[in-house]
Amino acid sequence: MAPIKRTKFKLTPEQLLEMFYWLKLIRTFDERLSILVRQGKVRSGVYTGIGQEAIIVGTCFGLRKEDFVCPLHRDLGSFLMKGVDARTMMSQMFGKLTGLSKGRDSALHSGVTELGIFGNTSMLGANLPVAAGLALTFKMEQTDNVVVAYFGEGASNTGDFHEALNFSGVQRLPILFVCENNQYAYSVPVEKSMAIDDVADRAESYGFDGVSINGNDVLAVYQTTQGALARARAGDGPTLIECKTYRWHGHSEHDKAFYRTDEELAMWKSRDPIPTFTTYLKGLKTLTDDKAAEIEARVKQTIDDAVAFAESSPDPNPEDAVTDLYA
Ligand SMILES: Cc1ncc(C[n+]2csc(CCOP(=O)(O)OP(=O)(O)O)c2C)c(N)n1
Repeated sequence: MAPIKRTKFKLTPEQLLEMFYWLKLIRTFDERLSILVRQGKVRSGVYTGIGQEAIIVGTCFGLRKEDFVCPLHRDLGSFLMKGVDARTMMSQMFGKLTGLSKGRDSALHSGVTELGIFGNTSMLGANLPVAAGLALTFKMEQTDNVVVAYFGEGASNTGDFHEALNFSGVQRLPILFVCENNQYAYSVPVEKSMAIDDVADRAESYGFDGVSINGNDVLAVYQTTQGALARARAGDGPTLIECKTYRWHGHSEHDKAFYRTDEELAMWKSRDPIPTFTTYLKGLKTLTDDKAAEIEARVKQTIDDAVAFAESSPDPNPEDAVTDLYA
């Protein structure tokens, strides 16, 4: 089929439908997790990214297997898009033997080197110098692979963030710094932690471009990412992409988010990235009601299957707690 003409980085109708599938899958995965926490079935910390899915889909769509993502606690969708299957991911959240870390860490710190996924760190911002180190490796090895490193606007106030950007700018490293600016760092609103409006402005100090975009527009995120990836692969160095968005749930599932108003939440829910994209696709006639129903059924089946698999998977053996460790 003919590609859509209005996008600079052209997407076929099939690719647009694939994007729609990922948005739905990641949303449903998180929504189910939230329910499982309330049922007492998932007991690790759960930090959903509901409302922020367009950032993960727009940045991960079109990445190569060899490119690396350095995800945050809210970015479980990047694991799915980089190739971890839903069963394994759900088992990880249940702390089961069939999960990525075989039930031996809290749900958030595993990585999969073969799929290009770096394990997350608990210390905010600390993933960024590590991501820069990985980008330095890519540069030294003369590959054209790229690192995509995620962080919140809160993390952009840490020293690690500034060191990582400075080093990456000086070395012209192949790295994309993707800020998920969801307006709050835990309970702290952005205006109480930053004296400027846009995290993107910080890039200029380090000698590369920063751009602030609508993080709820999957195509805007995709196009911006594609441009930045092309520059990074060509040896033109880093880009900072700030995606303005909002997290619908609290910081974690145990946070009721009393620090914000219902009106604010309602305003951001009206900018839900999924209906916006759905309307766009329907306008193009790329998505019909039947096709949407078919994709939604596939998503539900995938998640139901993942939960059933995880629930019936074995718990880890206590005696294996220290295997695979080295010091
Ligand atoms: C260096 C550091 N300081 C504080 C914390 C505690 N903490 C965990 S998450 C969080 C808020 C994170 O906000 P942000 O970086 O904006 O990311 P978001 O959770 O909003 O996606 C805080 C303060 C931490 N993990 N690391």
